[in-house]
Amino acid sequence: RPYSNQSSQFILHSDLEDVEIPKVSLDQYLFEKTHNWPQRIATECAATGRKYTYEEIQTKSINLNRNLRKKLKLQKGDVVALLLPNSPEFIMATIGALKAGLVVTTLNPIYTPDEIARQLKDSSTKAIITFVDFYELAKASANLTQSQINILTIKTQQGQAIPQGALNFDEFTEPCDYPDVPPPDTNDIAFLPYSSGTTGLPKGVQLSHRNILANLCQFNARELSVIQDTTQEHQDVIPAVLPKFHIYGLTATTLHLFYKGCKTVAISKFSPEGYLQTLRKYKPDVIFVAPPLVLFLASHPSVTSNDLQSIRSVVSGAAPLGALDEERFITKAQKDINILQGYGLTETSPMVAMTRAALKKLPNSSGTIGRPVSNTSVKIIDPNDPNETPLGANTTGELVVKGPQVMKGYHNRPEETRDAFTKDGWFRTGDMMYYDDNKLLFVSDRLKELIKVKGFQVPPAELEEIIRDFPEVKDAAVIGVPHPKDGEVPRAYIVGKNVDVNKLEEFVAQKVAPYKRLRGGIEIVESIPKNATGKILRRALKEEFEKKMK
Ligand code: 4UV
Repeated sequence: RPYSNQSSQFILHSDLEDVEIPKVSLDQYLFEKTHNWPQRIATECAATGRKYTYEEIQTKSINLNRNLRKKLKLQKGDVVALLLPNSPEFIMATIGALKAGLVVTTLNPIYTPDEIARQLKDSSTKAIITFVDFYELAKASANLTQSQINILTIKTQQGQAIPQGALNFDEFTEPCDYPDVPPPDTNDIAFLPYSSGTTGLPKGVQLSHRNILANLCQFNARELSVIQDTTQEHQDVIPAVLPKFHIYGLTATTLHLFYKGCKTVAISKFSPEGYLQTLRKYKPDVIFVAPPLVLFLASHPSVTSNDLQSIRSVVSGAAPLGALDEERFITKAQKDINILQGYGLTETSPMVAMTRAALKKLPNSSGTIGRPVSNTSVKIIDPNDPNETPLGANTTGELVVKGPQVMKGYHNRPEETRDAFTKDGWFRTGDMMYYDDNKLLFVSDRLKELIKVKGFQVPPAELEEIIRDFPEVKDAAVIGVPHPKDGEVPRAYIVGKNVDVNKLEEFVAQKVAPYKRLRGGIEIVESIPKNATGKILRRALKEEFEKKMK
């Protein structure tokens, strides 16, 4: 549908030059430059010191690709699940699977067997790659799916035995005589991370090789690039604390930093002291964080200005970064550090918009997520306007996106895929935003039901489904309420006079990862507010909660 002149002027196109997206597969692209630094360490484990050079990653991933196809008979399009804490083997497993034409789905290793099994089943996973330490979890989860899933295990300590029934990952990275397959097509699916999108349960997000490659190229634009080129003399060192199973840690740290030739130090489990020790030992050049980590660095008494001296740039994303936290961080560092805020979603590989130093100099820019990245256009629409007419400056509405990083769709869910796009093909983010007179974007609110705890997705529908299974519960609704450290936490409203609230809390805790627990409380109510079609009016519950808190 053609735009009228009046409305097309309200489309925000990127103000950065377009970037060219090479027509190769992601695994080919990642090795485009690495021959320049084969002996440099690509990745190292902060806790155990396990490490691999760029050349080792290349050789072992080629071997893994052959072994996976030869020994497990995996074929193009089959799904491999990574159930891995941040670790140096993550990138090897990813590239090996991609080279074999497989699709990688990523799981949070603190998920419960129920949560893991749901994703394994939905994605029809054929093999899991995990740590020896997580074999029992992987097996229990695989058993719940009642299908045959091979489990490859990685040794994380010397002398560790491979559990009975598990396969030895090390053997899969040994040389293997087996014919190679042609590289994947750039439009083939590379990753299948899970996201609840605007509503409902987690869905597999189909990200093609090209989607991810586009985002890597967009991040490499001169104005946004935070990494110094790797040379004979220099290599940036970056701690990888953001989970690699989440799209932010996957694209922005794991893949981006591998392409750039950095040394990434994998932190498998965050602890304040451990993270601080890593900063002190490795003296990072850049850090990638979510807002709670900025808060930690700015306010924890053990962190000193000295600990932050090596840092040139900070990239923050996944949840709103408070202007005050940013200021506190700079005050603590006693140094002018370049802080960039990125905005994006799993469905957009993830980056849509980003700030940069020049934009932060504009008046009233505090808290902005910047402007669209290269090759990307956005507009703000009234979510209730059937014509989806773009709105002008300083008017809040839903942000919709067009660009090469936008997903193909949700796995096996044509209806939800259709709903995720406007009639003329723009991706609906479910985020309420506006842009100001300088064309800077600001996030105002979330239209979608998603809750974000420390930047992690918590889909209310998932918790509601579990709560409704509890004795005496007649109906339930879950919303996110503000939390000083973690952004938001889930709070439940239930109908059912005789419900034992403590037992319900315990029941939920057993079924979900710790960050999804009902830490915002449980309230018994007469009824759940719903509209005529039965949709829960979460906004009404939120407003009521805010009123009470005042
Ligand atoms: O699907 P997801 O879990 O994806 C993400 C992606 C995060 C990032 C981080 C750094 C980047 O440079 C980047 O491009 C992407 O978290 O959750 C998507 C939702 O998270 C909220 C928003 O509601 C999205 O729809 N969100 C993500 N980034 C921001 C944010 C932000 N900077 N400010 C406010 N909300």
